[in-house]
Amino acid sequence: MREIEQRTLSELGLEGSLSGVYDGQWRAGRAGTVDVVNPATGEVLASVGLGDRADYDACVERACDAFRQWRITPPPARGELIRRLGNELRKHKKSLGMLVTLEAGKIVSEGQGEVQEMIDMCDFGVGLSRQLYGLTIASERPHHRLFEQWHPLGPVGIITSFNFPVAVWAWNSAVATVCGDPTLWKPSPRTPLTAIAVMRICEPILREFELPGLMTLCLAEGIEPGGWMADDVRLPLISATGSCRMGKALAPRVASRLGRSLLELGGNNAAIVTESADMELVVRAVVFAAVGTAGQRCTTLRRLFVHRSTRDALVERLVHVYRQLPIGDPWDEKTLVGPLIGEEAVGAMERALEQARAEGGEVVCGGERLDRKGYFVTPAIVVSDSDLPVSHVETFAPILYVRSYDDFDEAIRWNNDVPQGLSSAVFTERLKEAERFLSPAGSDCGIANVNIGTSGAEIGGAFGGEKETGGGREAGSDAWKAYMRRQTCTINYGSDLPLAQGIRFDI
Ligand code: UN1
Repeated sequence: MREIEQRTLSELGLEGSLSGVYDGQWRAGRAGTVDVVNPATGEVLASVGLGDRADYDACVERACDAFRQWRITPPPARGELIRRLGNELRKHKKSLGMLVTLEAGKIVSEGQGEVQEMIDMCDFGVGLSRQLYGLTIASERPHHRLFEQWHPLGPVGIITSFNFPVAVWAWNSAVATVCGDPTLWKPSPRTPLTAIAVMRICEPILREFELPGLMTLCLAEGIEPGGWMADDVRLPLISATGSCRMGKALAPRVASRLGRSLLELGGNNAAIVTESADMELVVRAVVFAAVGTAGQRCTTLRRLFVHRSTRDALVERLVHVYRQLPIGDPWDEKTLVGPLIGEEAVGAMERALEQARAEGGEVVCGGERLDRKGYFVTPAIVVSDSDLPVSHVETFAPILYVRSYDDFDEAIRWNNDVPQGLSSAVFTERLKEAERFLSPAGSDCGIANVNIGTSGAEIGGAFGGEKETGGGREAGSDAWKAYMRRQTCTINYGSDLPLAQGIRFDI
């Protein structure tokens, strides 16, 4: 291991034997260990202890204990905890961001950006803690007040994925905490070190608030632990980020106990480039959205529909940029494309490109594996004149499928013609096209951008998508409502008992 990598681990206390289970105290983790691999070298960074069913139950129990106290803590006082967390994250931004680089292979700037996203979420949470407002509604009865209020829901199960190993936890936790809900985090087994580091940052704050079980962590491997959470009535809400396959397995189980799930699943995002688009801007936006995070964001741009008159020129420019992309060591400040997360991701990309060729697509650049340790590939562009079935499937790798269109409405139809519905974009200088894209007959996605790529959303908006993306909304706007229960209240301050709907029931 290089010195910088070693230092990153030791700055966050990640040396020696590590456990992925924290229920207020670090438990041994009794289900064996998982090796954490550096995707840039293939080297094992650490072995981390996994939780078994008893470890999991201990976490849930501690979370339930914490809930009894936390739900009656005034929301602004809850916000104070999140303010402290935000301050600590500011102090640890550099080292935690570097750990994201080490463990997830994100380039330095994106690793730092991910921690910034956590800090932004904390700021948002602090403000939210003085809001959480309900409505007062006009009552039809004299001397009555009708209003709604929002109460804490209970412990929330959070399942996160490797590609945003800490930000997505913060989307959920910063909001859940101010809403009065303890959290139980099941991180991806590929990125447990960042999760442990986050819990270490939280630990002294939780202790100070005398609520060690308010934020718990249970690292676990395989399908079953997700099932424990799905079936667990003690967790009224399961917020899960991951594949559509995972969501389809999880959601019916949560629903069968009438629990709530908040899903953020796959994306297969498209952008439409019209005749009038500003091509300088298009090139920059498309490259960031298609190759940023090595194509491993759920918001990654995967499909590009370009007006026939400009397609060849745009493809030529994109290929030119792609050929010069600095690919390699994510620690190098000049690198723009780091590694894929693992061997299977490289295999999946190779298979998708093979299928694209078989379906008549032309791979005009990229798709090669770099001859070095780690899981590096060159981002690929596939051009076709027809609809490639492979482009309807989300491959978590940097492949951009380009197709030309003649009619704008046809391009909107293609945008919507995939099972997923996360993010979308149009590049145009024409107001009418922009507005049509954003109209009810336009993009069917949860995110629709104009002259911006599909990725890189701010936390202030609600994040999520439709169809097989799962329908959940996380982070900003009123996403907090999913973490609370709504109570509708009516107060009679008169001496009569008038009934609604004019019903008479005189006794
Ligand atoms: C994800 O890939 O799961 O909008 C989340 C974005 C980021 C979040 C991506 N802020 O690209």
